[in-house]
Formats: sequence, C-alpha cells, structure tokens
Amino acid sequence: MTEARRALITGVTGQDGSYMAQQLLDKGYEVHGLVRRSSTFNRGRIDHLHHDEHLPGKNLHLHYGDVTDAARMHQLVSELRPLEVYNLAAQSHVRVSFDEPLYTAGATGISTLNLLEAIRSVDTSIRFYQASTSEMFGASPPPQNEDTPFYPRSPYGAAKVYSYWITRNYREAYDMFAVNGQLFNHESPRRGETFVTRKITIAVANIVQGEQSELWMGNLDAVRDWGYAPEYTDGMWRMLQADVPEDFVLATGTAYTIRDFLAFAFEHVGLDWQEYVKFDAKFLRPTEVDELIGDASKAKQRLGWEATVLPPELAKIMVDADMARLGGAPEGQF
Ligand code: NAP
Ligand code: F7E
Repeated sequence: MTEARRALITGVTGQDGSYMAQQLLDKGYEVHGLVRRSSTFNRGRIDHLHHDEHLPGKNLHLHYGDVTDAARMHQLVSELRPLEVYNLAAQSHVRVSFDEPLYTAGATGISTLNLLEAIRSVDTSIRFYQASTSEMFGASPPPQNEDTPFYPRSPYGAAKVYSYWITRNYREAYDMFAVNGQLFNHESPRRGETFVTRKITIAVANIVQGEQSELWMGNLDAVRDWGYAPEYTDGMWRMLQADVPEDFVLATGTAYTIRDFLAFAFEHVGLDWQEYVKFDAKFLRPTEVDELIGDASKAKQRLGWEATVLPPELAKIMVDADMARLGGAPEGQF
C-alpha cells in the first residue's frame, strides 16, 4: 500500500481551511490542521470531519499552535514533514485590521515568514501555498490580473503584500515551490458572519423567521467579484500540483455591488431589501476598495480552473443554508 500524501493546513477552522481539509481527505491525504486554543470551541466548521481521530478512516489530525509562534511552526514542519503546506491562517477581516493594525501585520504578514523559514531549514522540497488576496490590488483599476500593480487600502492589504513578496522571494532565492493564490472574494454557507454576504443572508433568514426587522450596513456602492469557496480551494490545490511554481488570480470575472447582492438575497424569499436596510457609519472603512473585478484567464489556461457558481446563485445557496440552519439542520451539512 502506498503511503498517504500528508498536508498541513493553517487556518483549518476557517471557511477555506474547512473546505480544503474536506477535499484533501476525499483525495486520500493525511491532513494535519493547526488550531488555536480558545476558551470556547472554535471547530464548528470541521467537527463533522473530525469526530474521533482514533476511528479507522479518520485522517484529520489537529495540532495546537499559532502562526505567530516561529518555534512552534518550525517544530510542526519538522515533525510532520508534510508534502504540502496551505497557509490559510490570517486575521482576515479588512475593517478589523484598521482597529488592530499591528496585530494584523504580525498574524497576516510576518507569520508567513515563520512558515517559509521552517520549510527552508527542514526541507525545501515541501510545497507552500500562500493565501494572497485581491485586497493587494486595492485602488488599482479593474480588471485586475497577475500583472496589476499593488495598491493596498488597508492594514490587512498591506500585510498581505508583505506575505506575497516574501513568498516570491523564497521561491526565487531558495528555489522553493512557494506560490501565491491571488484570490478574489469567495463566500459560502461557512463564511464568517461579519463579512457582508453572510451578514446579509443571515439577516434574510432571521427576517423570514420574524427574529430581525432591520439590517444596519455601511457602503453599498462597492463592487466585488464574489465566487463560491469550495471552487477556490480546489484552485489552491491545483496550484500546488502544477509542474512549475507560479502565482495565479482566481475570480469569476463578474461585477456586482453590495446593493445587487442584497437584491439577490432578499428577492429569493420574495422580500424588498429597501424596506429593511439602514445605514450605520460604523461599518464604513477609513479607506475603501471601490472596485474589484478579477481576470482569471491564466488559471483557466494553465490549471484548467474556472468558477462556475456566480453571485446570483451564490446568494441563493447561502440564504437556503441559513434558513435550513434556523430550521435545525446540522452544521456539517454545509
Ligand atoms: P477565516 O474564515 O477568517 O479563517 C481564518 C483562519 O485563520 C481561522 O481558522 C483562524 O482561526 C485562523 N487564524 C487566525 N489567526 C491565527 C493565528 N494567529 N494563528 C493560527 N491560526 C489563526 O478566513 P477565510 O475566509 O477562510 O480565508 C482563508 C485565507 O484566505 C485567509 O488568509 C484570508 O486572509 C485569505 N483570503 C480570503 C479570501 C476570501 O474571500 N475568503 C480572499 C482572499 C484571501 P480561528 O478559527 O481560531 O479564528
Ligand atoms: O466587505 C462593504 C465593505 O467585509 C465587502 C475578506 O475575505 O475579501 C474579504 O474582504 C464590501 C466592502 O469583504 C458592510 O465596505 C458594506 O466594500 O465582506 P467584506 P472584503 O473587505 O472585500 C477579501 C478578498 C479578503 O481577502 C478578505 O480577507 O462590503 N460593506 N456594509 C460591508 N462589509 C461588512 N463586512 N459589513 C457591512 O455591514
């Protein structure tokens, strides 16, 4: 019997980490995930994958750790010797990064170096995926692709630019298979509840149930390119299977405003969003990213990757899941 391929995922408890773990397990990988110790359990998105690692066929193993802890990253890479590392951990909320810029610089920026240094000293053949983002393009006009200059508009975007360049530098300096996925917004029923799409779909479900009557929001004019998260984690995996290490944009190429997404979500249950949505300036950002529209033609050509779920359908998937949750459906279903 051949040995299972081993992968390490940081951020395994997050939206993308949970889909990545699920997909790698389905491919027969032995999956190791990094989890943060917290006083309450933070594993709702992976519980269905993890019930008991002593059971046969359960191949997900969790390890306590924090990506800001260089010694722990070195120890884990050295003990596990994974074939692939997916670095998905980050303080990922743009608005929050204005409140906690220094923390974000460490958790979203410098921490990437901890993993790259661990790989450099343990085994440079370990393949490394860095979760880069369209937020790095910021104010650069669309459509944005791999050649678009960076112009970050938040401490989060600036921290991710550092991670992008240090990943490229290690690829060039040490001949490592270290790549950046420059991913545009991707959403799902597992999306964090304070990101705009999920905030909207939870509100729709609550309103239908009579548990909410108003939805307070910020800038509704921003344009985003929203895709479906499980398709994007598949794209990450494809990047690490390529013959040569390269950076790729993943996006749908579609452009909708927050207003459009509100309309998709509310109309799905026969409601008019304008009757519920109110403005609260606390949801504005000191500097906004006005328009992100990705051009993923390189990923289509070289990886055979293409987004198929587009925002109108995505909104329906998310509203249906939040309605089912309120009706008592188990988390693992989504
Ligand atoms: P997410 O749901 O916010 O998940 C972030 C994960 O990182 C969680 O598992 C979190 O753990 C973990 N984490 C945070 N700080 C950590 C630390 N110091 N040490 C260890 N773990 C830590 O984010 P996501 O949407 O899945 O995104 C995954 C990655 O892609 C992130 O790096 C994000 O910045 C990037 N990205 C996301 C998008 C998008 O649209 N979703 C687009 C481009 C790039 P807890 O569960 O304990 O909080
Ligand atoms: O905001 C506007 C807000 O927080 C989208 C992260 O995954 O994608 C994400 O970053 C837009 C912004 O995502 C509210 O001003 C209006 O223009 O859902 P978001 P984001 O900032 O685009 C990128 C690619 C990442 O890498 C990040 O990790 O929606 N907006 N009203 C609002 N946003 C929020 N959160 N809440 C509101 O009430």
